[in-house]
Amino acid sequence: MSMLPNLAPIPELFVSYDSAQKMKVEAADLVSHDLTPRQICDLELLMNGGFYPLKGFLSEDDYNGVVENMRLADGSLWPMPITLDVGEEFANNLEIGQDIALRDQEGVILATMTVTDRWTPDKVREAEKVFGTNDDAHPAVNYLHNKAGKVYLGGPVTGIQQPVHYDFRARRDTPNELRAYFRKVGWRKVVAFQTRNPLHRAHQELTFRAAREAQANLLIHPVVGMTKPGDVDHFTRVRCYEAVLDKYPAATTNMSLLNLAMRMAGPREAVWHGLIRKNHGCTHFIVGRDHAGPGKNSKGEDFYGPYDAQDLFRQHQEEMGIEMVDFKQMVYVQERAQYEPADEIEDRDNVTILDISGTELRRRLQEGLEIPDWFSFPEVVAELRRTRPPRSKQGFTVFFTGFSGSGKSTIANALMVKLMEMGGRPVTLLDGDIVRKNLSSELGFSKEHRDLNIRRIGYVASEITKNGGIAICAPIAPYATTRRAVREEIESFGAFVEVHVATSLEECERRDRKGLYKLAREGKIKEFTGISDPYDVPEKPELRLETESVEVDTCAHQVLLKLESMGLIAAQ
Ligand code: PPS
Repeated sequence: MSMLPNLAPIPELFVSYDSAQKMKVEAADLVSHDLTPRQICDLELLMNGGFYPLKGFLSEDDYNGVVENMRLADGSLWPMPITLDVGEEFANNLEIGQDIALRDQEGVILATMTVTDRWTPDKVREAEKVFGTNDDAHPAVNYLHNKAGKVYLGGPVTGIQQPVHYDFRARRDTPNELRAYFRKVGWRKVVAFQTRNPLHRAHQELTFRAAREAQANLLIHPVVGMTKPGDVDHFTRVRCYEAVLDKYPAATTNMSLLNLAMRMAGPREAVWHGLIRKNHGCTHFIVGRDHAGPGKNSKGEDFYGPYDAQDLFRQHQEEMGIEMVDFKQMVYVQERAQYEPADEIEDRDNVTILDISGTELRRRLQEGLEIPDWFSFPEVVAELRRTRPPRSKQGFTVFFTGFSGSGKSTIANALMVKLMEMGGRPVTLLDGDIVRKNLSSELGFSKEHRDLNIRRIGYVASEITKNGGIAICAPIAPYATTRRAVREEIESFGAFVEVHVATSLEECERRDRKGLYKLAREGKIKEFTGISDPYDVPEKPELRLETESVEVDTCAHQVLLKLESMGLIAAQ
C-alpha cells in the first residue's frame, strides 16, 4: 500500500460538483442497480477514501488475491472482499464495459460504475479463507450464503454524491474532514478506538490510558453502519457516547461516527479496521481481546482465538503505517475504588476484583436490576434503560411453525385470548390463512412465494415487536433459512420465540381437517408441504409442542410458561 504523507488529503472517487450535476442527469438513462444497505455502507467508504487504495468494487483478480492472501493484484495489503453482489438475471443482461447507475434505497443515484468484471464466486472458498469457516452461525457467512446475490460485478466507481444521513450529521466525518480537523487542532498522534457497544467506565479508563501511553489524542470512532445482529441500536449508543465524552479531559478527545458495515471477521477485520483508521488520519489503533468477534459457532465454541486479531495486526502494522495499542483488560479493584489493568494487579489475593460481563449486563437491563455506579455512568445506564425496558415491558413475537393441520392456528388463537385476558400489551395474530387473505393474496406456494409470504409476516411482526406489542404468527414457514432471517430481524427489537408444533405428518393427514391432504395425495394440489414439498424441522426452537392426545388449552399454557420463564410475562 502506498503511504501518504501524514494528514495530506486522501484521494476520493467523487467528481466535481458541476460534473456531478451533469452526471446525475445522464446517469438517469443507465441500467440501475438498487444498492442493499450493506452495499451503501461500502460505497460510502469507497467514495470518500475510507477504503483507499480501492477505486471501486473489486475486480475478479483483486478479489482472488484478497481472498487468498489479503492482497490486491498490485500487491497492496487489503484483507476484506468489497464486492458488488447482484442477482444472476441482472448480471446476465449486462455487457462488459457498460456503465451502470448505483442507487440508494429511495432511488437517488449515488455513483456510476463501469462493469469491467463479472463472475460467479466460489462462496465456500471465500467463507473458508476470509472468515475461516462455513458455519452459518457466523453473521457474515450467513450473509454470504443466504443473502448476497450469486454473481459479483467489479469495476471502478465514479462518485456523484454521498449517501444522505439525517441523523447526527455534525458527528459524521469523511477521512479528509477528519484529517483537516487533526491538522487544524494540531493533533499529530491520534489513537482510534473502534466500538459497536456502549462505553462504560472500563472502556473510558482503557481508552484514556491508551492515549496517555501513546502520548496521543483520542478519537472515539464508533461504527454506526451495520454491526452484529442484536446490538444496541446506534441512536441509543451515540447518545451514550455523547455522555461519556464529557468524562475525558477537555480538548483531548473527540468522537466521529463511521458508517461501516462490519463483517465480524476477527483477525482480518482488525487489519481492515486499522487500514480504515489510517485513511482517517489516525496513527494508532486499539485492538482488544477478541476484536470484532462474531460470537459462538453452532457448536458453542469461539470462531477465533482471543488474541488472533492482535497477532495478525502486529504482523502487518509496519506495512499499514498505523501502530497497534493492545487492549489491556481493565477490572475494578474495590479496595482502591479504581480500574486497573488485569495483568498488572500484583496483590490479587488480597483485593476484591469486580467485573460485569456483557451477558450479565443484558440480564440486569432485561430484569430491571441494579447496575452499580462503579460499572457505568448514570447517564449511560439511563439511556440504556430507556431503550431496553425490562423484558416484561418489551414487545415480542411468538412464531408457530409446523405442517398444515398441525394445530398452529388453534393453539395460536388460544394463546392470543389468554394474553389478552392478562392485558398490558396489544396482541396481533398473523395466522397463515389470514395473512394469505389480507397481505399475500397474490402469492402461491413456490419456494419464492413462500419466502416472500414469511418475510412479509416477519416485517409486520418486527414492527409490532419494535413498538412494544405482541405478535403471534402461525404460518407453515417450511424453510429454516427464512425463519432465521425473520428471527434476526425481530431480535433487534425484542424476543423471538419459535414454537414448533410437532404434530407428525401421519397425524395431520389422518385429521385432514380441510381435506387438503387427500387432494395433495391425488396430485390435485401441487407443492403441498410434507407430501410434495419440503419442511425443515426446526433444530433449536424455544419450545417444541407435542399435540397428539394433548388438549389445546394445555398446549397454550405450555407456551405461557415458556414466556414466563423467559421473563416476557409476569408469573402466572
Ligand atoms: S407458507 O408455506 O408458510 O407460506 O404457508 P402458509 O401461508 O402458512 O399457508 C398454508 C395454508 O395454505 C393452505 N395450502 C397449502 N399449504 C401447504 N402447501 C400447499 N401447497 C398449500 N396449498 C394451500 C393450507 O390450508 C395451509 O393452512 P394451515 O393453516 O397451515 O393448515
